[in-house]
Amino acid sequence: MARWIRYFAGAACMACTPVSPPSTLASSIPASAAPATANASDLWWAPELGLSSLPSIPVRLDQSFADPYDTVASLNGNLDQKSVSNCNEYLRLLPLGYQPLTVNDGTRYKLEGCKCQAIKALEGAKPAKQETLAQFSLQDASVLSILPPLLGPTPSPLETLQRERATQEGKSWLVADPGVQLEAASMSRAKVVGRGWTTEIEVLARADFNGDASGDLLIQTVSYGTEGNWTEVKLRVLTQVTGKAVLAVALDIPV
Ligand SMILES: [Ca+2]
Repeated sequence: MARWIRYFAGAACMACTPVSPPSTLASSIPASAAPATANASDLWWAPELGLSSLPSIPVRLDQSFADPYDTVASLNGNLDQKSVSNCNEYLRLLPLGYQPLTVNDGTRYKLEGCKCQAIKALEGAKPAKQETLAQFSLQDASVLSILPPLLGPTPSPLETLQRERATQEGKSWLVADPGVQLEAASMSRAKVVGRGWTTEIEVLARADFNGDASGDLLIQTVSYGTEGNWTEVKLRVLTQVTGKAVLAVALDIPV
């Protein structure tokens, strides 16, 4: 499964809607269907995050990964290697450019990082007080009409530009990619299958991540080609904008 490609970490999101403070987050595609955690319906997170409660976030961030990752970064022209064994280390070293030594660890590391970033984002999140998105469901047949095209794959600069432009123009994913098929596994997990590519979507958390009182979705996407050897992992905060049918990308979180 470990297809590898290239890193987009830290890439600027040209189509993002400016929002308040940064948040952060990731995960693979586990089995449990019903997102089972949380307090009120206006603050929720996926069981895959392995987070038992909000007060336990510091402990969770310090919890050891199943296997540590050997990473490397170029510092002042010298290669520096570090082992990353928990979310705190991941979050500290990511901005310094540390990435896995082996190509095969690339996607796995990003998915681990998505979880870390999601948990970190929940640390600063609040329950939504209005427009909670509590009813959002990937099982809704019309959900592709409210998701932005930027959630789809961007394996080339041209595709990145096209999706950013379509998102800025307020187009929905369905308009940008007519004919794509939605295969929902649950309210929070689905696949979108296009011509030559698949995007796996997972809602990792729902809360007010940017402090404007309205609900946001923290969404992980894993895209890959049906033939090409590429995979990309993205983590974003989507939010509602008054008067707009399509959710806006409020934040593109590096992983
Ligand atoms: Ca919000």
